[in-house]
Amino acid sequence: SSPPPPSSPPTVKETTPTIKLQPPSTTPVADRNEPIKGIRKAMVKTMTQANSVPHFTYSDEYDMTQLVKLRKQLKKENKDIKMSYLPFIIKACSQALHNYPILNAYVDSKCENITYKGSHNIGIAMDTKDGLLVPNIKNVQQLSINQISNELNRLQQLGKAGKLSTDDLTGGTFSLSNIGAIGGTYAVPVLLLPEVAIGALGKIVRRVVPDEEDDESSSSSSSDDEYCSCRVRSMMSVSWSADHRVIDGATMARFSNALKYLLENPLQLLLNQ
Ligand code: CAO
Repeated sequence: SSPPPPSSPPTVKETTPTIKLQPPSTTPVADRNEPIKGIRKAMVKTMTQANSVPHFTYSDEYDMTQLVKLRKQLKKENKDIKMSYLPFIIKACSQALHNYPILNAYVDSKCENITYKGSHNIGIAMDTKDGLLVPNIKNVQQLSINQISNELNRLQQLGKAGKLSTDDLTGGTFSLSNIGAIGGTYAVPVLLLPEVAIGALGKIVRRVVPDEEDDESSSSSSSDDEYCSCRVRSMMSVSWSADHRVIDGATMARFSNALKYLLENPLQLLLNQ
């Protein structure tokens, strides 16, 4: 028999922030030249090099409902804690990388050697005062989720103040870009050479998702319409770009499946740390 309907529809939190825009102006504006220098100039070089590497992008959706609940509970019990989703995701990446070490590797510029990196130094793309920077959290494999959160907050504060150090900005072995913190569903991330893989996280959104195992008796047999039971779940799209000279799609997909499993079963993630 089908489950009883909920007494009231699930409430959907309004997440669209108010956006302050400059008022439109009809005053003519002259063209303005600006030299490309500093961080932007460095970005020209790194992104141009990265684009010369044959790469592919693989996307999937993860059900973050359990993790959203867990974080909500943690924040309720520890009012002062600043813990976003990223520390969980970073830890889960490290646990998954243990199983797929080729994704935590460097390839030399001539593509003759792969160096499997011993430490999981996970870089986080940050929208800082100076533009896009990717500081990394060193030795994530040795850190607890709480320690990762503290380190992420430290890097975020330094980024805001334009004070990230060379040590913070070098030595990354694998990267993530949480574009979902700003908005958007999908983004194709660009490799940060000599790393071989990078992931872009979309915004976690509440969506109606059909139940996996549907009750066949509830489907209509007399028309093409299908009726099924559905739930509201918190979904996040994740897109991975990888260096296709050394990484194949199957490896990336298996890694993504491992990460999806850990994030969809956060107790397993906590148990392994
Ligand atoms: N989906 C939904 N909510 C998200 C989210 C996501 N993917 N990511 C973050 N949030 C939430 C956080 O949980 C937090 O909510 P609370 O206030 O309720 O705790 C809020 O959004 C703000 O998060 P944050 O930005 O302070 O923290 P973070 O650890 O998730 O991200 C940082 C830190 C530095 C990665 C992020 O601020 C940032 O700069 N992102 C932009 C990255 C970027 O520019 N990428 C593009 C690179 S290519 O040009």
